[in-house]
Amino acid sequence: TLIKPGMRIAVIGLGLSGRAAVRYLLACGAEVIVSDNRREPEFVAGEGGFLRETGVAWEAGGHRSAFFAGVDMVFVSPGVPLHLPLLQELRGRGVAIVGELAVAAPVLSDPVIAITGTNGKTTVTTLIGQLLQGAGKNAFVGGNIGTPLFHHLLDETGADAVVLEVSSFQLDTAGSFRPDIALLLNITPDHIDRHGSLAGYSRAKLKIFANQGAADTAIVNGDDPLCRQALAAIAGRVLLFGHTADCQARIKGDRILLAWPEVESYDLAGSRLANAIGLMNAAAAILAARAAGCSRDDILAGLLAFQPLRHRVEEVAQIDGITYYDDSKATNTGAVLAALAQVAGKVVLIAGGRDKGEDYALLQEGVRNKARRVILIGEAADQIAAALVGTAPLDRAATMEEAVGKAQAAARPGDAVLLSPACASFDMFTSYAHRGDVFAAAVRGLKGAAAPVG
Ligand code: UMA
Repeated sequence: TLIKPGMRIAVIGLGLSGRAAVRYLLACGAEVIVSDNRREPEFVAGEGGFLRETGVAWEAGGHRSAFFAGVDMVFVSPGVPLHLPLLQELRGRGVAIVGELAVAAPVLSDPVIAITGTNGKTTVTTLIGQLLQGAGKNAFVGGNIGTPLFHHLLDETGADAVVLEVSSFQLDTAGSFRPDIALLLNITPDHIDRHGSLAGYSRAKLKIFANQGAADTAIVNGDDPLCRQALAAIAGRVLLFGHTADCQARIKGDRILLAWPEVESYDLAGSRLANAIGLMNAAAAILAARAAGCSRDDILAGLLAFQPLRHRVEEVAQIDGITYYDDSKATNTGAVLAALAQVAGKVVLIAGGRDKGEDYALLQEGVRNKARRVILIGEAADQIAAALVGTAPLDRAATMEEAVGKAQAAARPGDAVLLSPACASFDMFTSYAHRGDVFAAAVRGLKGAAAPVG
């Protein structure tokens, strides 16, 4: 194990990951200190309150070099940028900088399925978890999806298999993390503000395969050229999903044809996965569940029962022949393009929010082909407008309610109104979920509301 009793370890960031790290590191006998750049009353009055009982020393409102004197190791939360001058200084002093996956790697004894990619991670993670559970396995489902892996290490779940959504941030500090089954769903630009470039982001994603050996399995999107570039560097068995002839899970209409480990067919017609994105997600999940030893019948039953997750092209209402979709989870251009391709009819698109370094020009073709109008909100509105000039009529709104009202006025029967922002939510909302809820409430408040769904 990386963590030895008596080690002095600084935890940076006291969010979900940091709080779980403090508990785990204390349980390992480490001496823990905590540093968070939030103002003190915010983090120690609320969720950080347990620090008072643990006797853990902490600093708030920034990360000061002196506070880190004598530390043997630094645990960084995923949201902490690794290029902070403090971290560079500590690295220079030989202090190890680790994240959750690096700490967990040496002590993870249960089989691990790890899922990364720009979009679809949470859906595929949930889906694989359900398939394993449906096949009678006791799977811990966590990671970037919301429950830190430390909860499993603290043995709070009793699970004997681990299904983990892993983000590029987590992979950047993953140490010797080696999943038995690793999935790479797709790579399109995201988090460029943090990784510097698409190449840097792509490098982080590929770390999911870095420590795999010949006995491990890599499940990769065969349709995605950037994912295919990774294949040469993969040491384990490679299984592809997609539409090309060399895919072990190949999509044909609403069916998925499996060529490994046996020849099998999964007919998903009529299920909630019978759409362009759903079938790709299902194909990836079938390979993972099959590699983990689930039977075809259990897998098919699980796929047919699957219900889509909230805020992912989620149908909110149909009003006067117009369908309203909440795709608030779409915080990058790739997700927006996927949503545009998925919904039927012309689209009035509501987009914008806090910029993460996206190249909005990537939306041009999708918007030109599908959008009747684009209504822009939030801080990035000007930047997106500049990138979309000449593709579709552009409009602005100051609030979500105003955006929804303008969208209704612009849409015609048979159209879709789609909230799919391509941006983070934090300029106007507390989270993407909050943004989606405000959108749905505004839709339900529209005059003429005839047949709300759900
Ligand atoms: N903080 C600092 N210094 C910094 C930056 C942040 O002290 O320089 C502090 C903040 O004040 C705050 C804490 O760190 O108190 C927040 O830490 P965090 O941003 O790492 O967030 P956590 O609450 O630990 O949640 C993280 C993931 N967040 C991020 O990666 C940004 C969650 O993914 C994940 O569910 C959780 O760990 C459990 O594993 C969220 C996410 O947005 C959903 N992920 C990104 C995505 O999906 O695109 C990667």
